[in-house]
Parts: sequence; C-alpha cells; structure tokens
Amino acid sequence: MNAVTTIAQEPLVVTEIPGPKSREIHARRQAVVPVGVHSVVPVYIERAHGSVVVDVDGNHIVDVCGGIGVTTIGHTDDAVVAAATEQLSQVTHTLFTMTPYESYVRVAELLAQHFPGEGPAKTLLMNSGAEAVENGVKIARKFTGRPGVAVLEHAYHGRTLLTSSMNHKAAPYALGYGPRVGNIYKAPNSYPLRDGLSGAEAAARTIEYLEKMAGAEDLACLVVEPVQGEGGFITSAEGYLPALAAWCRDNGVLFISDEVQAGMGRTGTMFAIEQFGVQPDIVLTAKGIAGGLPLAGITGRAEIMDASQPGGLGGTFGGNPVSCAAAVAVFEQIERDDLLARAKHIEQVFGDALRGLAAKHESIAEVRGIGAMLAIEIVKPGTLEHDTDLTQRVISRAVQQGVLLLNAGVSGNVIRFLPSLQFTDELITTVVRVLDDAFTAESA
Ligand code: PLZ
Repeated sequence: MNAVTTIAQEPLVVTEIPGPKSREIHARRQAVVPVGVHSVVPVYIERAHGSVVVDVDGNHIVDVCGGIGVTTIGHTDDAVVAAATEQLSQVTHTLFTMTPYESYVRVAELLAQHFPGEGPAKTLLMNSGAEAVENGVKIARKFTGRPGVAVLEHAYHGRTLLTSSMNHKAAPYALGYGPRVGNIYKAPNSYPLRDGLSGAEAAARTIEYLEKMAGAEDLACLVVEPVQGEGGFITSAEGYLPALAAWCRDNGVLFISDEVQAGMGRTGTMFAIEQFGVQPDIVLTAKGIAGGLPLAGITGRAEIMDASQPGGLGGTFGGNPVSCAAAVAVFEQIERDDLLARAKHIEQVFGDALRGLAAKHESIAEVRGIGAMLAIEIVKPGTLEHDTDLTQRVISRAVQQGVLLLNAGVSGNVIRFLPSLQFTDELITTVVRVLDDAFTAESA
C-alpha cells in the first residue's frame, strides 16, 4: 500500500484557495515559466489519491477533472504505482526502435483485443494525444495516398502544428503560429441543443460540406471525437456517426476515432465509439491509458498500420517501459474492479443529480454526456445565449469549497465532469450540493 492511500476522500479547506504557499510558488513561476503555459487553477498540488488532490497548503480538493480525463482509475492507483515502481528499478529506457521489450507488445496485444473495429489490429505507441493524432493522420495518408484531413466543428485534437490547425478554436491554439497546415477541412458537426437537427439531417449537412469543399477522393481520413471533449461534451444526435462512417466506407475515407478524452473505459465501454455502433478504422488513445504516465496509442486495422515503411513510425520515448507497465496495470484494474459498470453507474447517479440541478436552475440548458463524461451547458435563462461569466463564477466558488471543476465549450459556458471511475456516490452528492449553492449564490 502506498503512503498516500490515507488521503480522506472528502473536501477539506484549511486556507483560502489558492493558499499562501501556492501563491508564493506562483510568484516564482511568473519569473521562469512563460505566460503561454496557463494554469486554470493556480493551486500547486503536492500529492493525490483516488479522487482527491492535496495542495501545498494542505487543502483537500475533490478532483472532478482528473487532469482532463487522465486519472480515469483514480490518482496514484495502488496497482499502477506498484507496476511503475517495479519497472523503474528494472529498466526505464532502451528505445523500442533500438532494442525492444515485452511490455510494449503486451500493451499492443491489449489494445488489439479491445479494438472496436474489424481486426486484426496493430498498435504504434507514442507519448501524447497530439502525437496520436499526428500519427493517425500520417498513417491514413500513407495507406490511402490522399492528402485531405476532415475534422468537425467544435473539435479539439492537440497543440502541435498539425493538430492546432485541426482544432475549431483559433484562439488560443493556432493564433499567431501560422502558416497553418493545409488540406484540413472543418465540416459542420451535430449539436442537438443548438442545431435542432436529427442525426440523419446533420450527417447530410456534414457530408454535403465534405463533398463540396474537400472532395471525397482527396480525403485520407475523417477524424472524429465520439463525444467532443474540449468542444463541450457535445454528444451527436442518434444516427449521425453511423451515417458518417458509412459515407467514409463508401468513399475510401478512413474513419479515425479520437478517443484521447473519451476512451479507456470512461463512457462505460472501453472505447466510446462502440456505443454508436461504428467500427472505426483507427482509434487513438492517450490520457487515461497509463494512469497518469505519458503514453498514447494509435491502433488500427493491420493492413492500414502496415502500409508504412520500416522506420517511418516511432520516436525516442514512444511506448516508454514505465508507461507501458502502468498501462498494463490500468487494463487489469478496469477489468478487476469492473470499472465499465462503474462508469454506467456514475452516468446514472451523477446524471440524475445534475438533472435535478437543471430542474432547479434555469441557467442550465442541458445535461449531456455518456458514462463518467458528463456536462451541463450554461445559458442566460430563457435563451440559448452562452453565459460564460456565470460559468466562471460557479467554478470559482466551487473551488473555494474544495471542488475542482473545469469548463469546456467553444464559449467556455459548459462545466464538464470527468470523475475517476472510482468516484463514490457520496462524492457525487457533495459535488452537486456545492454546485447547487454556487448557482444559487451566483444567480442572485
Ligand atoms: N484529442 C480529443 O481531448 C487533449 C487538452 C489539454 P495531448 N485535451 C486536453 C490542454 O489544454 O492542452 C486532447 C483531446 C483530444 C487530442 C488531445 C491532445 O492530447 O495529450 O494534450 O497532446
């Protein structure tokens, strides 16, 4: 058992937040870390376990973000810590493309076993979500021999030069970093709250756009988040994703499911796309795959993955042994603790509590999401006008009560909930009570 397992799973606020020690470190940071690296909540964390982080001032804060969907099985999970610790003393690096090791192969086997597309599947391991997207696009271009990359409005795919050109939002991700990468086509998405379209109607609109603006025969891939993450946990209308996938299949365009935020069990299936009845050609994983260590997977149909020449894929740290050991432990924990069922339980209990909240507060236009990936969209009552300001005030008030929340959405007017799959019903009650008080106080 590791030393931090004693952290009580409840909020405990002992100073104002950020406290004096956090503020002191923050002042030091201003001198040496560029302003471009922004921290949403400048509270410096010292340790964490399960669903609670402890800051340098001793505040216990309930973490409903998990580092944006990374600590899906909880912070410092005992099995992950044990596996990573053991690996640290064995070997930390050889470079898989120099002299390989078994754990990389094991992670690839596990991803192949869970691959939601038509098998057999093969996997390339990298370090980050953006690298997963970069390599997914490379591999799709190589296989198809086509240049075009289609994405959806409200998408987020990363901060590298290619991926920042794929994001919906220019600011802050792409602004001033141009020239932007070409051959990227941003098509309308399905956003039921705002477009009022059925899945079939929204798909027809997306497809018409792609056919006219890109031309199907120029497209290598369509990269889709099954639930749009940074975009505000937008969950498409029924039938939308299957219609897009069918169009892709008919036109030789690869369907890439970016599961960096939605994957690894968070929605109640290993991959979110499974719940939409779509078989992707490639799935991208990162964030939750290694319990907090950096690792990313690009998993696809073998013939697609094998289109690249030897030496065309890789990178120094991709599939690091410590990260791979942690990832194997994550897969085992998901199975051992039946965390897919836990995700569905959280959807029910947290979802019901949020719907209760929405019934009480007119500024909540919608509760949406799947599994442990839930959100509320906040508007000016009686309209669909974004209320970014109220969203911020509610989040700020909640953190003062020891509940760490994060916004999302192109206008920042969505509060997203990414609890760990170990999040208890008691914690859900606590979070929703804090939200209720915050909405009441801030709406007055
Ligand atoms: N694809 C769907 O959600 C990362 C961004 C955090 P990286 N989202 C969180 C931040 O502010 O930088 C993400 C994602 C989807 C790709 C990525 C990129 O993953 O590991 O951050 O590169």
